[in-house]
This record gives sequence, structure tokens and C-alpha cells, in this order.
Amino acid sequence: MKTDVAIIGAGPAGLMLGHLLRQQGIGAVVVERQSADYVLGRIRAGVLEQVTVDILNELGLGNRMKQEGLPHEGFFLADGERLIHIDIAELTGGSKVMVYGQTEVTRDLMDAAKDRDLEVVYEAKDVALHEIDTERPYLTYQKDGQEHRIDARFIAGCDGFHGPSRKAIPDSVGKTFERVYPFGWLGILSDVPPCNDELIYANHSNGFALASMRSQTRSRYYIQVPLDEKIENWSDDRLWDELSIRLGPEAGSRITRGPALEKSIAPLRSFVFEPMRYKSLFLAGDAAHIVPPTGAKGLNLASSDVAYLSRAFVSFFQDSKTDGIDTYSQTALARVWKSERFSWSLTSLMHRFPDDGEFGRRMQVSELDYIASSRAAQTAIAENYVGLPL
Ligand code: FAS
Ligand code: PHB
Repeated sequence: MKTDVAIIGAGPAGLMLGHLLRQQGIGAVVVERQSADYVLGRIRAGVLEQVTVDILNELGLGNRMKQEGLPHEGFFLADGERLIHIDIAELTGGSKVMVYGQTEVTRDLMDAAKDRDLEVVYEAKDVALHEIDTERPYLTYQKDGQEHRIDARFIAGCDGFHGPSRKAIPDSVGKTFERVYPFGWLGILSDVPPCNDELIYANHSNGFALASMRSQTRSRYYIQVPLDEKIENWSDDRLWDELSIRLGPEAGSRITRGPALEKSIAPLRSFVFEPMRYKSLFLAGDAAHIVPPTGAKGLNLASSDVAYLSRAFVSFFQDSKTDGIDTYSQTALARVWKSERFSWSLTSLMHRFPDDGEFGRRMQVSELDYIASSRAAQTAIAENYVGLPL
């Protein structure tokens, strides 16, 4: 098979890129290791920045999001006693975020692939990259007992943190920056009404908690747990009890309990790989960077990457210009690092770190106290939370 851009990974990055290229008549094929159901079964992000909303609308795929998504104009920070409102709409001149699960974004992109003439090959095993340092790179993969080959002008590595693309770049070229946090997030999804109209990020002396949602009848909660925590140590009841404590008396008293539809522990790390381009290989999304989910940036960084990358590919294939592809890595990384900083900063403010002791706790409580009283501090948080401009 021959195409213009071979894309590895059918997560949000790969599917958005594929749609954006096909919309411009550029050849693209996506190869995905898992089944479509498996990809949809991963419960991940919940908050969309305007950049992600714009891509879905630009692709004509925003209708369900408009009907089912929840536009939010603010969120809360909590310190175990009080709720501090961050009025993002008022502080940023009207910007909002959209609460609409990554699963639904992926489903909308998957359902529209056929009509966009975007081929997505699921259950493609042993995907391998070849001759990425030439102008004739190709992929091979196994499916139905046969080896398949896709020749392309470019390869887009949208294969997440564990995929093969980043690893195909020579060690002499790549540089990684990483911070692994000494805790993870235990998440629960349950068909119960949210305890609050807007999200609450809480830093309680027991640890971090987040009250989020997927709809008015489906809630998503997280608590910080030690890195070595085992999911079997957490019955639903124990988790609901701890959430009631950490979210503070006001919100905690409004929690509706119910059985877990999904319960899992995710590790937290900050990670950036530079550069995001090597010759004919371009990285986008988690393949190039990971953020702790505290700032709700992971999915949205994948969106900004593919917004830049699709424009660069369109300029190359339609106008034979190379300035977009030549500056892609530098342009994307400029936004990545600002989101990395915000995600690290909010994670540092809102979580209990084992080595921080009482002084560290006082620093966090004092910073929350300052934020509660400072419009300037709240504005800085608000403009980063809604997403910095492309
Ligand atoms: P993805 O990881 O979504 O997609 C990569 C795709 O590549 C996958 O479908 C994978 O199967 C495929 N792939 C991998 N190796 C392959 C191979 N060898 N061959 C072919 N295909 C291959 N972000 C938030 O904003 N908020 C959150 O709450 C949040 N929670 C998260 C929880 C977890 C457990 C994880 C892992 C991430 C979470 N994230 C969250 C971040 C997440 O939403 C990512 O930022 C988002 O999925 C990035 O999308 P992609 O770059 O497309 O990567
Ligand atoms: C979620 O709803 O899954 C969610 C929301 C906001 C975050 C992280 C996760 O910062």
C-alpha cells in the first residue's frame, strides 16, 4: 500500500491527524495495535480545551459534543476546609472548557473515519518503522497471519508513551526530560450525579482528590495513592469514604455513592522527548510528552500537536513548502513546555509529597490562601487551565 502519511496509533492524536489530512485530500492510513473496543475502553481525559473543541468542530464532528458536553466556566480549588472558585470565564474574557470524555471524542472520530475515507487498521501487530532517515520511509505490520507494508512520504508517531516511534529515533539525536511523581491517581467512574456543578481539585492533609464528571448522571473521581498501592486494597465504600473526607465537608456531604463502572490506578509523570521530528518521522501526543493529569492537558496537547502538524503537512503536499515541517518540533515544544510547567506546578501545589513534611504543607496552604485573595494569581491559573493560544 502507498500513502502520503502513515500514522501509528488510533488514539486521539492519530485519529485527529488522520481526519485533518483526509479533509484536505491528503493520503493517510492509521495502524493501531489494539481493537477499536479496547481503545474505547480506556477511561482517560475528561476536560477539553478550546483547541480540541475547535478541531472537532472544524472536522464537522462537534454535534454530539455540543449536545452532550458540559461547557464549564470555572472550577474549584480546595484546601480541606474551604472551596476557592476560579472563575475562568470572568478572568479570561469569556474562555471556557468543555467537559466531554476522551472516550466520546475517540468514538466520534472512529465513527466518522469511513465517511472521511480514512482507513484505520486495527489489531495491527508488530508495527515496525523502516528507513525513517530517507524520503521513502515505510511501515510493516502483521495482521491475519500476513506481513503488510505501507510506503509513505512521512510517518506520524501517534503511538503513545509505550509505542515504537520515539524509540526509532537514534539515541544520539533524542533527549528526554522526566520527573516521576511519588504517587499515582486511583480513579473511579460511577453512574451517580456529580457532587458539584464544577470540578473540584482538593489538597487535603490526607492527600489530593478530584471531583470530575462525564455528564449530569455519571461522575469521575480520583484520589492520590502511594505508588505501590494495590487496587484490591480499595473497596468502593473505602474510596467513597476517603473522597468524602478529602473533598471537604461542603462537597463531601453532597457525594452520591454507587458501584464502580471502572476503577484503576495510573502513575503520574512529567516527560518530554526532544526533538519531535527526526527526518521523515514526526511525533505527536503522548509519544513525545506526558503530563500529570492535574492540569487536564494530556489530550489537549495531543490536539495542539496535530493542529500544528496537519498544517505543516498540508503546506508541504499542497504548496511544496517545507517551513511548516521544518519548524514543527520547535513550535509544538514551545506549547508543550508551557503545559508541562502548569501541570507540574498544579501537581506540586495540590498533592502531598512524602518528603515535604509540615513546612511543605504550610507552603501549600499558604499559596492556596494567597490564590484565594489574589485576582492576579487566579488569572494566571485560569489562562493556563483554559489553554494557551496556539
Ligand atoms: P494514546 O496513548 O491515547 O494513543 C496511542 C495509541 O497508539 C493507542 O491506541 C495505542 O494502542 C497505540 N499503540 C501503541 N503502541 C502501538 C504499536 N506498537 N503499534 C500500533 N499502535 C500502537 N489526560 C488528561 O487530560 N486527563 C486525564 O485524566 C488523563 N488520564 C489518563 C489516564 C491514563 C491511565 C493515561 C495512560 C493517560 C491519561 N491522560 C489524561 C492522558 C491521555 O488522555 C493522553 O494525553 C491521550 O490519550 C493522548 O493521546 P495520544 O497521544 O493519541 O496517545
Ligand atoms: C477527568 O474527568 O478524568 C479529569 C478532569 C480533569 C483533570 C483530570 C482528569 O485535570
